[in-house]
Amino acid sequence: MCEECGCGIPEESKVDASRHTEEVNIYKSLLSENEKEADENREHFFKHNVFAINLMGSPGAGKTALIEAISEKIKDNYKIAAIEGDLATERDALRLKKIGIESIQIMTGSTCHLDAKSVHKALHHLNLENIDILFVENVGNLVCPALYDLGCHINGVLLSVTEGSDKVAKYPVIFRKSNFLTITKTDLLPYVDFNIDQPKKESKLLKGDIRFFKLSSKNDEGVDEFISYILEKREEVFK
Ligand SMILES: Nc1nc2c(ncn2[C@@H]2O[C@H](COP(=O)(O)OP(=O)(O)OP(=O)(O)O)[C@@H](O)[C@H]2O)c(=O)[nH]1
Ligand SMILES: [Mg+2]
Ligand SMILES: [Zn+2]
Ligand SMILES: [Zn+2]
Repeated sequence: MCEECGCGIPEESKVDASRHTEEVNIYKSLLSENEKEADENREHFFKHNVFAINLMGSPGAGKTALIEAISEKIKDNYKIAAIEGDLATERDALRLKKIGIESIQIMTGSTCHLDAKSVHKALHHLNLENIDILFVENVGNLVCPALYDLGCHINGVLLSVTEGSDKVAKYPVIFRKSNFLTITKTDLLPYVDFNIDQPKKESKLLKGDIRFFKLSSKNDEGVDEFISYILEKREEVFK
């Protein structure tokens, strides 16, 4: 995992108080540097009327599949683009290009999250004038992406039914930072033990106003409702 985000602070420095303090200070200054870059991104989005959504969630939660499903439904009416974050490969960006969605891949190497600077760089490779809705698919991870503001208008987590219904209380930080929690792969509910009320209840306890959705990108259940939410939020921002 990365040292940048703090998850790499070695055990011995937690014992050596002075070294730990130094590492925490470096970490704090990285976050404040990130905040400045996030502001730059906000300016770009505002200037070009781009509505940006930060999609977070574990590897395989269904982030790219949901972008594909949404794009197929609304790409004739809205100009959609995506910034894709992964450690390696351009697979996700290629998946989206295949269905005609402008997309750019950020390969983070060994870093387990996107930060505002890498997103900013990617923004300069996109034709922002030609984008209504921008998906920023974060690196698959339920921990570190929560710590980095990317400047997006809304942030949300996808949690697939195969991951287990106990995850919200176990990984609270990311849910506290999110505007929405979307349960994915509901077509698989008959085959797994997943109590859908549990993440709903636990996420509301962490963040009273979090919006809760359930959907399947495979059989289309709930996708329209989620799209309506995105479009509503976009209207609120650019009214
Ligand atoms: N049954 C079912 N499978 C799904 C659904 N959504 C995604 N999948 C499958 O789950 C796997 C992972 O989906 P992705 O969309 O690649 O997941 P991701 O979150 O983008 O994964 P990373 O980019 O690696 O973090 C793929 O095999 C998808 O076909 C769904 O709604 N139902
Ligand atoms: Mg993906
Ligand atoms: Zn990390
Ligand atoms: Zn710029």
